[in-house]
Amino acid sequence: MNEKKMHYIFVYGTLKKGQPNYHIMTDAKNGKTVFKGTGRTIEKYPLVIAQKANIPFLMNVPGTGHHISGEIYSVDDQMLQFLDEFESCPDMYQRTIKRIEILEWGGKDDLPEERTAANTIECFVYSTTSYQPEWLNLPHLDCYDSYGTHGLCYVTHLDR
Ligand code: PCA
Repeated sequence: MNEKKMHYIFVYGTLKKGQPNYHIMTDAKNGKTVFKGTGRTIEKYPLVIAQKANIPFLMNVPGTGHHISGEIYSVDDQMLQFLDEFESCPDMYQRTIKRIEILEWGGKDDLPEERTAANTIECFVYSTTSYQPEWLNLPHLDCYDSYGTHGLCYVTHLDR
């Protein structure tokens, strides 16, 4: 059979399980998604909640902020393209490759060939370089939750 090419993607924001845009990942109309495990960025980044709609942004400023926790998925070309459009990539976010430390992996039989001895894997991540400089002064999170004690619940596209 012709195996479809799959891509690893690390999500840290509204696309995670239990977050407002998770349904995008699981809607088969958008393409194929397989949950692989959990991880954390090797580098530190500032993760902030910004704009009127309380949008999480991982600012592409390595070395500042925290190691960011998130989930690793494997997605097909169709889902990747759908997510690019959904995340307004490349205008709002840019999709780049970042190295992720694997914390938990779905099945032991299924460990990825791409994994290194140090238990890291390269994944696509939506981060941004087109941020406002004052965002750097916002609180830096390490694990995003739209429903967290910060009270800055994400405003979905429909409600903007
Ligand atoms: N969606 C993407 C980037 C930020 C967001 O809300 C994600 O969850 O990784």
